[in-house]
Amino acid sequence: MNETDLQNGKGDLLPDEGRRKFLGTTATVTLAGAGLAMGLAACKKSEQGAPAAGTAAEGSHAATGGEFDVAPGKLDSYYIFSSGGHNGDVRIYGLPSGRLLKQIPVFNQDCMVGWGITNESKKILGTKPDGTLKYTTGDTHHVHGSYTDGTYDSKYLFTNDKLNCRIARIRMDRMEVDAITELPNVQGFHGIFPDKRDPVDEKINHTTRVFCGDEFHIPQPNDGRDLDDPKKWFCLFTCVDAESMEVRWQLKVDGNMDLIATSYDGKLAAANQYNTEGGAVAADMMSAERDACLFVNVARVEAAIKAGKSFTIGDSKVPVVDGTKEANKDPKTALTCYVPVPKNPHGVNISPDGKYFVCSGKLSPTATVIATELVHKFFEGELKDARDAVVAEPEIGLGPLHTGFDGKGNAYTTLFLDSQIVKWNVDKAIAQFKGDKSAQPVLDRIDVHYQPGHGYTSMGETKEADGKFFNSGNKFSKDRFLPVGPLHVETEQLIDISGEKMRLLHDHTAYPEPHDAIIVRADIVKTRQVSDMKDFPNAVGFKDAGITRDGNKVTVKIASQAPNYGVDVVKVKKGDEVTIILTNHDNVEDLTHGFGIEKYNINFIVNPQETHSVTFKADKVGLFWFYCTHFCHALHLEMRSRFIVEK
Ligand code: K7E
Ligand code: CUA
Ligand code: CA
Repeated sequence: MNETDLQNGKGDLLPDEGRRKFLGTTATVTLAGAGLAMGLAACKKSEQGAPAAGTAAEGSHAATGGEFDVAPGKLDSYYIFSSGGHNGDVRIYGLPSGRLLKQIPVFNQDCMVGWGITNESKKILGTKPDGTLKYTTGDTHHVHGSYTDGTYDSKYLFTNDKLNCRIARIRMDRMEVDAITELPNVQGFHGIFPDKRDPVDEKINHTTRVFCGDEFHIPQPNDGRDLDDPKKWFCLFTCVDAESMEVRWQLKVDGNMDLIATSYDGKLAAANQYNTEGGAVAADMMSAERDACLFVNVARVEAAIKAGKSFTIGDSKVPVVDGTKEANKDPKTALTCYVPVPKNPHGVNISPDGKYFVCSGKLSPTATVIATELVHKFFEGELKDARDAVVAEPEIGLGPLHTGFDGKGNAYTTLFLDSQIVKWNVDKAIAQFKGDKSAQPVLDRIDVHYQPGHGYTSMGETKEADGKFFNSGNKFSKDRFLPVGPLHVETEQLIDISGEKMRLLHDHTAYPEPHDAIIVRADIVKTRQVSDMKDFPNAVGFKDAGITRDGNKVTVKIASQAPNYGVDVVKVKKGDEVTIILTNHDNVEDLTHGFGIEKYNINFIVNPQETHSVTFKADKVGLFWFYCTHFCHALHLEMRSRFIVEK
C-alpha cells in the first residue's frame, strides 16, 4: 500500500499495524509543519500499560445495532448543543439518533429565518453607521449552558466567536440568540465557560458570570504601537455578566489562554495555556517543556477592582487588573495561580464531583490531574509550589485533547494522533502518581474515525453526569460517508460508555466544522412552541394594520393569518425608505409564515405570534410580488401580494 492509497482513506482495510501507519502519515502530513512529530518522540507506546486496543476498526467494540435506534415517532432522550465552527452557528442534535434538529444562526447570516436581515437580528448582531452589519462572519467553538445548583437550568446557552471576539447568548425557550457582546482588547477569544455559583455570595447558586479566554497576544492597546515587540504584547482574561451581557472586568495574564473550565464552588476559573513562552511563531510556542494551567481567584479579582487597583486600556472603560506572576508573588493575596503542566496542553475539564481539573497534554502523551482543593490551599499560602497541586499525570496516548467524565470516577480523553478514545480511572492515576506500581489507570481504548477533537459525555459537565453516552467529534471523516467533493462532512461517533468496555453505536454527520458540544437530558430542556405576542413590542394588531407615510419614510404594518397577509397591494415611490412590520397571528404550533420580496434580497420568517421587521430602500421601479416562503397552508402558494414601486 503506497502513501497515496493511505491518503485515499483505505485505512479501515488495513490490519492494525497499517492503520497506525495510516494515521501516523496523516498526522505527520497535517502537523509536520508545526514540528509535532518531534515533540511526540518521547512517548513510549509499549509502556502505556493499556489493554490491547480494539484492533479491527469496529468489531468487538461495536454494538450489534438496533438497540439505540429511535423508532419513527419516538423522541430522543438527549439534546446535543454543538458549535458550528467557522460556519458561525450553533446546532441542535437529538441523541441517540444523531438527527439534526435545528441550526441556530448566531454570528452568521441565515436567509431561512432572516438572521442578519430583520431589523431585530441586525440590532443584536451590531451595525455600522450605514446600517449594514459590522461583521458577517464568525467562528463558534464552545457552547455551554447556564447552571443552577450544579446542573443545567435550561435558561441560556453561551457561545464564543473566535474570529471577531464576540460572546453570544441563546435563550433556550426559543433557541434564538438574544444578545451579542464584543470583547475589548482581545484576539482569538477561544475558551468560554459560565460560572456555576457566585464566588462572593454563596447563596447565589446559579450562573451569574461567563469567563472568556484569550488566545492571541496583541499590543495593548492595539493602535499601531509595539508591532515588532512581542515581549510587550499580552492577553486578557474576561468576565462577562450573564444577565446584562456587559463586560464586567478583565485580567492581564502571563502567557495565553485556550479552553476554560469553572469550579462547582464558583470560586475558580481555569484556563490551559500553551504559549507561556509568548512566542509569535510556532517553534517558539513549543520551546518550553512545560506550559501551565492558569487558575483565577475570582473573588480576589473583584475585591481588587473594588479597592481601585484597576486600570483601563485604550478606549475601553472596562476595569483591568494585573494577574501576572510578577504582580502576584504572595500566594495569600495572589489573583492567579499558574500550575505547570507538560508541553502545549489543550483542553481543561472538571470532574462532575468538582474535585479535579484535567488538562490534556496535546504534545505530551499525558493528562494532568490538578486537585481543586490544592489550588485553594495554594491561595491560602499552604502549598510550597503551584506544581504541588498536581495529583496525577498518567500516560494515556498520543495527542490527548479533551476529556469527558462518566460520574463514576472515569475519564474519557480524545487522542487526536492515535484516533482513539481512551478510558482511564482518576483514582488509579492518582495511586500510580503516588508510587503504586501495580495501578493501571488506562482501562479501555476504542478506535474512532478519525482524529477526534472534542469528546463529551451525557450530562458530563454537571453534577448529574450519568455515564451513558460519549460523543466523539472527529476532525477527519475520509472514507466514512459517500464522497461529496473535496470538502468532507465531519463524522461524529456515539459511544456507549455504560459498561466496562466502550461500544461504538453509530456515526452521524456534522456539517463542518463543529468543535465542542454538551449533551443535555431531554427532560431538562423547556422550550415554548408558540411565542407570546407581548414579547414583541412592535406587534401589529388587525386594527393597526395598514400603510402610513412620514415624508419619504413608509411604514407597512401587516397582520397575517394563514393563508393571507391581509393586504393585497403596497404602493410606494422610488427612493422611499420602506419598513415592513409583519406579525403572524396564527396561534397554531408549527404554523410559520415566510416573507420574501422578489428582487429585493429580503427573506425572513415569523413563527406563530411573532413579529419581525425589515427596512430597505425602494430603489427599483415596477411590480414585485412578495410571497410566503414557508409552506403553511393548502393555499400557501396563493399567499402573495403586490409591492408596487412607482416612478
Ligand atoms: Cu475547543 Cu477545537 Cu476550539 Cu479543541 S478547540 S478540538
Ligand atoms: Cu404562509 Cu406559506
Ligand atoms: Ca508552549
